[in-house]
Parts: sequence; C-alpha cells; structure tokens
Amino acid sequence: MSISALQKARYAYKPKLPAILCSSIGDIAIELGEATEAVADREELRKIFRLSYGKPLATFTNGKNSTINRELKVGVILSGGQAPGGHNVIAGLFDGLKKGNPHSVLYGLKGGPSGLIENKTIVLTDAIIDEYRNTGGFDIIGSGRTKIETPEQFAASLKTAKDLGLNAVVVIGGDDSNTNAALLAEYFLSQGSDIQVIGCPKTIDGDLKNEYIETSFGFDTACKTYSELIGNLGRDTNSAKKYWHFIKLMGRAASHIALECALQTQPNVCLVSEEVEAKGLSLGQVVDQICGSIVRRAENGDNFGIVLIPEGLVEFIPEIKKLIEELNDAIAKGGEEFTEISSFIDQMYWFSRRISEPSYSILQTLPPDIARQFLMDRDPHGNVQVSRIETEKLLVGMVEKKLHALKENKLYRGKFSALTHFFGYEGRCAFPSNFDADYCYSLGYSAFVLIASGLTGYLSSVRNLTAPADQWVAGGVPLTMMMNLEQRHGSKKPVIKKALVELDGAPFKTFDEARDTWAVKTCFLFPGAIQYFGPPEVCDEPTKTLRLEHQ
Ligand code: FBP
Repeated sequence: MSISALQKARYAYKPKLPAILCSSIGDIAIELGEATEAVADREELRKIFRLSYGKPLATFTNGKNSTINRELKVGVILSGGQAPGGHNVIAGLFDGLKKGNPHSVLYGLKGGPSGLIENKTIVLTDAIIDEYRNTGGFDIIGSGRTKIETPEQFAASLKTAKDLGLNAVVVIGGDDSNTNAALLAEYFLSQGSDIQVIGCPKTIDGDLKNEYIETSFGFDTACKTYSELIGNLGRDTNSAKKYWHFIKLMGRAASHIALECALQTQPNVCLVSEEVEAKGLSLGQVVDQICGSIVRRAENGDNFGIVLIPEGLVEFIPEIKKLIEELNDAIAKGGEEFTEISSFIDQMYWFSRRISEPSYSILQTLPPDIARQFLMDRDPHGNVQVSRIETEKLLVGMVEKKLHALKENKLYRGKFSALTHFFGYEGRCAFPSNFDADYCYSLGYSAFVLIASGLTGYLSSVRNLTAPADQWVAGGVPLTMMMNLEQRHGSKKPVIKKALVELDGAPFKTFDEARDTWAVKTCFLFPGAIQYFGPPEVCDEPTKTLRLEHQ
C-alpha cells in the first residue's frame, strides 16, 4: 500500500498515556469502590442482569497485580459507525496484552459483532498493528451493526469464543453496541463461562458520556473536521456574500456535534434538537427561527449566512417524533409484511391503516421524497436512519415559502439563495487528532488491564481529560450503571441511556449567551485543519464542550 507523508509521520507518533499506565506492567493494580446502581429502572435491570448487575467502580492504582502476566487470548470487535481513533484502541489493547505476556494473542473479529457470531477472525500481529497506528477508519478488521439478540446468536457467540479459546471479548462501540456488550457479559456468566466482556466508549455523536465517561472517542476529531469545513464555508460566503449554507451535521440523536461546531465556528443559526423538544417547537416555529436571522441580516444588506442543523432534529420536533414512533411501532409489528411492499403509494396506504390520523396527515404534508426517507428501513436497533432524511432540504424548502410570504407582505426585501450540505461521513474516518490518538490508546490499554484483572461487564474509562494526559485517571465503569429501559422495536428493552445536550450545561449556556449576536452580525471563526505537530495549545486542545463541562 502506498502511503502519504502524513501517514508515515503519524506511524511514528507515540500516544501519551496516563501516568499509571506508564508504570511497569506488574505495578498496575486495581482498586474497587462501592457497589453501583443503574440510572433508572433498577428493579427490572437487577432481574435482567442477575449475575452482572451493580458491580463496583474500578480505578487503577500503583500496587502489585499478580494476574497481569497471564497468557491471554482476546477477541476485539469494532461495532457501529466509524469513529477516528478506533485503530489506536486496538493498538493500545495489543501493546498492553503483549507487555503482560508476549505469548498472548489478539484476534480481530471481522465486520462487527457478526465476526463473533460467525467466527470470522484474523490474528493481529505486530506488522498489522504497526500499519494502522494513529490512523483513521475501522478498516483494520471492518465494522458492522449486527445486534446480538436472538438465543441462537448468543449461543453462536459463546461457541466462537470457546472455539477460539478466548479469555475475553472487547467491544468497541456506542450506546447500542455496549448495551450488547452488557447482555453478552451476562449471557456468558449465565452459561457458566468465565469469558469476560469489556466495552470501549466510541461514537462521534458524543452521546455516550456520564460522570465517569467524560467523552466518547471520535467526537473530538469529527467536530474539528466539520468545523474546519464550516469555517471554510463561512469564509467563502463572507467573500461572495450570496449564499446561505444549510449544513446538516451528523449525530443521530443528540446535538453535541452541532453545538460543538457552533462554539468553534460561530454560525448565524445553530438549531439544538434538545431545545426544540424542551420548548415543544413545531417545524413551522423552527423555520420562523431561521427566517428571523435571514430577515434581520437582509436589513443590513447581508444576504448570506450559515445555518447548522443537527441530524436528529426531526426526532425532537414533538409532532414528528410522534409520527416516527408510530411508524417504528407499525414496522416492528408489521415485520415481513411491510418489507414486502415496494411501492411508495402502497406503503403510504399500509401506514394509513396503522398510524393515527394526525401523524398520517403530517406524513402526507411532507414533500414525497422526504416522506419516502421516513419510511426507509430501520437500523438493526430499530432506529430510523436520520442520516438519510434530508432535513436540510426540507428546511430550505420551507424557509423559501415563508420568505416568499413575508416578501408579499413587504416584511422582507432580501435575496435568498441557499446551498445544502451534509457533513457526516467526511469526518468519521479522519486521522485522529492528538487528543483522540492519546485517548483511544489509553482506552485500549485500560481494557487490557481490566481483562487481566478478571473483570467483566465493564466499560474502559479514562477521565480528567482536560488535564495533560499524564494526569488522566484510568479504570472501568460497570455497564449496568449506565442503563435504563427504553421502548425499542415495540417493547421495553435495557439500553445505555444516551446523554443528550443539557440546556443548563455550560456548553449550551455559552452558546445561548452569544447566539443573538451571531444571528445578525457576521462573527464566523475559521478553525482551520487539525494540527498534529506543533505547540500543545494548537495540537492537544480538547473540544470546547469538554473544556466548558469541566471548567
Ligand atoms: P454510532 O452510534 O454507531 O457511533 O454511529 C453514529 C453515526 O455516525 C450517526 O452519527 C449516524 O446517524 C449513523 O452513525 C450513520 O449510520 P451508518 O454508518 O450506518 O450510515
């Protein structure tokens, strides 16, 4: 494979580790705290996770660890959407394993959780790992979204793990994938197996976080990549002064990415889904909010601007949320019958008899292309695929109509020309920022220590992330601690609770204080490309979200 000069230079980068993980391997002991409880629905969860519920928090500390030099076989899975840094989690895990015992083996389970179900593996060697250090992507072993849910899939997973002689499985994934990790840990225990399961917090969406998981990996790099592009568009439109750019940003549910990009670039409008839901705004009111900025800027002769739209917005507008829930339930109940209907008109007829009248009439008022996107296949976890709903186009169409009406009433005299963008896939496989390279390597290394210490049902955790890396605090958080019950596929299921944007949190408040000015004035910032080499304040700075949340 021919490689770029940057890739070559990045191979040589040595990720920074928390001080405890720099200790000699036999001197990393584990300290266990008090038993823990789930965030909600504790009684039900205690029954579902009979053998793995309520374990204590684990923190690494200096001390003797008698089990760390065991010869181990571990399987690693990359699960769900790509996030920058995944390769470094694997590299950290690999290096930890080999330091513990050079005879230990790391298997890559290929193509996501299906690699475990179907026993598709590759033995990861020094040569393979070295080719992927500090690089973006999940291509070392591939990823997938298969959910391990049927009794047959659980049994097949255990069979693969036994056939390979695994001591542990590491699942690198987001909230849904780590929910799967928790279920797998419980299943293995229930079958009398001592095969351990450890998760690592991945997702560019930034919504897998809590007191002990300060951020998921990939969020830092993805936001910096999108912010570079948004800044470039800001500069372009401030030069030509003729376009409004409507930019949808990835983040399936939470608006963390949009908010972080807003803090980095200062657009004229940034919608925050959580606020839209809290205020119960209708689609029309969201459009009014955008038009407010367009009209006021036009009064100053500024017929250009930037609007940021979180990918998950539609699911937070109450009437559309209800529509999506009803569609999801109908699809879950209709099963194969629905998948066999191919024409859009027949699908609409099928739904007309299965969802409420108000929801159906909203579906009918959507432009047909957009309505079609609402009916597309759900992901294996039962979620509507919001990345495929062109909300940015829907909003531009509605804004155009509204501005036309305002013009007729002489309330608007500007010109409106809009371009739409969707930044998502562009950022998910970027070269990890120094922050993500360091964080991911530390998460992988910590996953090894958790395995070597005999724990199962834990998520690898590295905290105190706004301090320099040597002051980071490493350990593990019990997966059941983050869980609650939610409606999925038509019934209540245990899932890791998503962390949405908190409207009383520092990142949103900081945005809120500035946004009225940004709506009218041109205050764009141009963050530029991620820098990998140079002064730490340029290369190692974490996201503004992380700084504000931990200031
Ligand atoms: P994860 O939650 O698996 O990390 O994936 C997040 C995400 O990137 C979302 O932002 C986006 O909606 C979705 O994946 C897209 O999924 P796909 O890659 O299957 O198109």
